[in-house]
Amino acid sequence: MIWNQHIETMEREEMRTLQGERLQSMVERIYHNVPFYRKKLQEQGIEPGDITSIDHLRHLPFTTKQDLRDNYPFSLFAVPQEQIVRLHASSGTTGKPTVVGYTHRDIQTWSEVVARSLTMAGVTRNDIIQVAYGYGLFTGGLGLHYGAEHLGASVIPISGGNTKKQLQLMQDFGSTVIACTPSYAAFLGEAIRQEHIAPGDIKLKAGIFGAEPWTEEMRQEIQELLGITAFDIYGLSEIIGPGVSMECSAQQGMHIFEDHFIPEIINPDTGEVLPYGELGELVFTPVSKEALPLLRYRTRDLTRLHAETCDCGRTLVRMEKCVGRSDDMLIIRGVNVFPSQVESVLLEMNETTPHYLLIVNREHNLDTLEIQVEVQDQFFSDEIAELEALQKRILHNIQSTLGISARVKLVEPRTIERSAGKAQRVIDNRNL
Ligand code: DLL
Repeated sequence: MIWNQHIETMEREEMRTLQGERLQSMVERIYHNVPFYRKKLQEQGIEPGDITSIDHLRHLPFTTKQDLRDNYPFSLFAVPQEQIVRLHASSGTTGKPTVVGYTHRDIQTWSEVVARSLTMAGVTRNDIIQVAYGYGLFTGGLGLHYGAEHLGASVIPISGGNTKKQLQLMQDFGSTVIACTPSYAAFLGEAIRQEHIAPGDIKLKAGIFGAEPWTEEMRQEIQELLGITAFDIYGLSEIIGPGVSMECSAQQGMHIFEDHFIPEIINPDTGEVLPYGELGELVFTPVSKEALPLLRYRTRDLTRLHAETCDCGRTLVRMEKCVGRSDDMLIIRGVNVFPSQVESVLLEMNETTPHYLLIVNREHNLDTLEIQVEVQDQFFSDEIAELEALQKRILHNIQSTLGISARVKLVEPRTIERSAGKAQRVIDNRNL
């Protein structure tokens, strides 16, 4: 099933024409309504009339998270406040939150892309969807909520946390779809086992997981734990929230809804646009957003784009699972390490749980990495020798994959803190 056949299977040339028209109208709007952009465009000698095709996109200036901070809270909005019907915000690690606004039409666009996303995962109006993303300033809960209602599914707006209640309603209401972060999904799966709930009492068939990076190995783990098909959904508040892109049943990357969000991959150091297939920083231009249209927003997420038609029949460009964010990348003794690489190594071994923590320190001017990971119940024995052997195997695999040594600390099941939202995987004590 395809929610919007016309858009999702559109020929490339027709899509490019549509994107060009929308870009042109967007530049016109921001030039006249957002002083920040008028100034930026004027500095580069660009007039709205100069933009006549999508090929001109690469000549336009970038927007960064810092620009949003500098214009806190509303100065990048392109419409008067009376047209804003919703505000969301994401809290950064430092300073003020990033604030985003929506007009009535923006909410409709958002509902449309989330309905397309859910349809990709096989969700229909006959499904009961348990939305366990946080409701509130975070875009996950309300984003999935409106999209699922637009689709016509029955929504359980339970929000994140309160695991006992999640399991109770899941059984009593017969939820067929769960939407939450992959780390919380792993936790729910674990809780189902612990409570000895019979598989027949759970009707789940699909999971809509995103908001944080997760690996193929994590997908296998969650699918087994919950007995479902796990789908990846991507998005960020600045562009709209969840529903910027979504995986279909072919599970070969996430289709970007590029009639609304035009993607580019750039070299993060030079800003140069890279061809399809190359790894770089993902950049989006949300061309149809009314309240907060951003020019070439730098996401910091690292991935690749592919333009071939998918087995599902959709022509929309696909992005690979994110490797991570450039600001999540750890540089340990000069070696680049992404938490997702550690996750792959650990889960491939099948002896640990999907709960781990990376702790980075600097001792005598030397970086150290400690990997804390929970051992599965059945492997956790008091036999020191066995645990030591497991520790050695993990260390060996980490060394051969990442090229650096680490301290591996095996911890008891259920001792690493669980999160109902985005998991905190790294503690970097180096104050770099
Ligand atoms: O996390 C929106 C969202 C909610 C997406 C629910 C999916 C599901 P922010 O809080 O603004 O918005 O965080 C955006 O999260 O730049 C990525 O680094 C990361 N992220 C989001 N989805 C994925 C994903 C929401 N599927 C930031 N895989 C983004 C990897 C993801 N990273």
